[in-house]
Amino acid sequence: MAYFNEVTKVKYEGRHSNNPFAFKFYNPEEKVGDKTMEQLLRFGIAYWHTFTGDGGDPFGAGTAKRPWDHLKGMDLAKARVEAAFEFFEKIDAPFFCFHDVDIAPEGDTLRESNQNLDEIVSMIKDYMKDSKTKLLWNTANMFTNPRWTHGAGTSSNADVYAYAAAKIKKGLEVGKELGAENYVFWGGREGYESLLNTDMKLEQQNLANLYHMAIDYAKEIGFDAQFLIEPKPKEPTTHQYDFDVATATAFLYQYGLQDHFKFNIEANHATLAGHTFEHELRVARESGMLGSVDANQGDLLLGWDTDEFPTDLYTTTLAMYEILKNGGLGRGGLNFDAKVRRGSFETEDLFHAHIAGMDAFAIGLRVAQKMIDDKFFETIVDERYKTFQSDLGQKIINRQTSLKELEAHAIDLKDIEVRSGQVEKIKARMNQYLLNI
Ligand code: XLS
Ligand code: NI
Ligand code: NI
Repeated sequence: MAYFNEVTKVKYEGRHSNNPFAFKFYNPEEKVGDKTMEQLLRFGIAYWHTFTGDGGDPFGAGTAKRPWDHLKGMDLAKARVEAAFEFFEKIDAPFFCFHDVDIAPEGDTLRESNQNLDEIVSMIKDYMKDSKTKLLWNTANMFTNPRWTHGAGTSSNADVYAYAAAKIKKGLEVGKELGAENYVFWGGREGYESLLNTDMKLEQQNLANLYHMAIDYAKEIGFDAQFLIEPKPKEPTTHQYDFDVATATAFLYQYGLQDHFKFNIEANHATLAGHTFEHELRVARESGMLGSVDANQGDLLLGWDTDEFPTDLYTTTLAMYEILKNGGLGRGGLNFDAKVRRGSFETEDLFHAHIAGMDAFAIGLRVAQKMIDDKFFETIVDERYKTFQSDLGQKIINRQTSLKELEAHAIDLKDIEVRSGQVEKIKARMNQYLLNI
């Protein structure tokens, strides 16, 4: 059965195409630098938003009209797998991602949930044999069910902690079975609602111990995926321990986990933390921990994780700049952790949304590569810091000076030339780059 009859395969038709079901900028085979767009962008489809989500929000019921709406339980789960692989093929997706509960319904016990999961995983495995779409990452949902009210790996209840451990164990086995490139840890409930009843030290230690057990188990079963932490400052929890990249880096170092994890950076989580997306990417890149990306965008007029499809070209360009400077994303990718708006409830909107996001990142990639070829930012930065090329500057950089020596240099200085940062000129040039691709 076909679920998306209105669309045949989405192809690249170039920037002047008026076909809404064609890529205007994403041309998978086209080389940018020495790799193809497909190799550099590594797009992933988020199962939860595209096949499981119903368009509901905290104030209103679901609106999405889907061809599988009449089904329930395992029949629904199976229909979604069929629909997913049809969608992957039509949108030409190299990857997908899921949480355990997205693909199979939970039973009354974990044993039952795992049986459901096994059945769907083996169906997915069969579909993957005839599909080019691979698993970018999987994860365990440890935030929806009421048992996670006080956290999972940071729960105040040891039984809940054990349940979380068992879900991760199963997640690692599923990841291995399906050949996942990465495994993600996003701690939506790993934090606190109030400090008044919280043992923060114990919770963080327990979380670190859980991560250590996960590393050990992955090794034991020979699952060599890259482990990723996905920082988010809040929502649903008031304060989440993996607040942002800098905070999570300190946590990883404190508990000896730094060599085993990289980051999965989500644009909307960055803005919730009061950062730009490119800030989070830069911080991760500079510590060698940029692993993967949840590609979406927030609405700055709303204070929550709206998970919009990314269409802002400034942001996709600066993100691709960081990714290219990182030498690509390695085993990571650009996963569209994004959902169509509640008012975009037709199935065809799923295509429009992904096409918009894929084209926005393809534009960002082309522009960023051109700016790197021209050494655009590099020249600006070299020029701005050039006083550090002097003997004095080199001594400062190499820690070969002292306050006394610097005082001797500064004490009689009169005419220090402090130059303009010219940020408006830079933005105007960036606009030219964007319009000239
Ligand atoms: C929620 C998160 C979640 C993770 C995976 O805000 O982005 O979707 O990506 O658990
Ligand atoms: Ni995410
Ligand atoms: Ni999110």
